[in-house]
Amino acid sequence: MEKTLVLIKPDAVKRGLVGEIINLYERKGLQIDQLKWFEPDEKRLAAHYKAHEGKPFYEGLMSFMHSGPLVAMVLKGENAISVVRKINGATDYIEAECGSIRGLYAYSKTENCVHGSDGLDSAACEIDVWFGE
Ligand code: IDP
Ligand code: MG
Repeated sequence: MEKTLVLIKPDAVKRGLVGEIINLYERKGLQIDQLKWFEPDEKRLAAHYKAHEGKPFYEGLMSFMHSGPLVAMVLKGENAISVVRKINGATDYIEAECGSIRGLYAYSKTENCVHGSDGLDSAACEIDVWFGE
C-alpha cells in the first residue's frame, strides 16, 4: 500500500469544497490514513515547498498558503501517488482535465485547490513535515 500526502488548500476550504474533494479520492478507492486541520506556520510551509524556493511564484504561493486554514491528509492505496495526481489534474487549471479537481474547481494558477506528492521520496518527506513527531 502506497501512501501520499494531500493538502486541501485554503481556497478550497474557504469555498466549502472539503467534502466534495475527499469524496473524489474515496470513490477512487483511496483510504484516509491520517487527516488534520492546520493553520500552518512559516516553518512548516517552507519545509513543504522547499523545492520551489526562489522560483518566481514562490512568494505568492507562500502568502496564499497562509491565507486561511487547510486540511492535510495521508491517503493510502495501490499507486496512491499517481492516482491522486491524476484526480488532482494538471497544475495549470487551463490544462487540467475536465473531471479532475483542478479541472472542475480551480480558476487560478496559484490557487488550485489541492496538493499531491509527486514521488515516493517527496511523499515520505512531506508526510514527515505534516505528521512527523
Ligand atoms: P503541483 O502542485 O501540481 O505539483 P508544482 O509545480 O509542484 O505543482 O507547484 C506547486 C504549486 O505552486 C502549484 O500547485 C501552484 O499552487 C503553484 N504554482 C506552480 N506553478 C505556478 C505558476 O507558474 N504560477 C503561479 N503559481 C504556480
Ligand atoms: Mg508539486
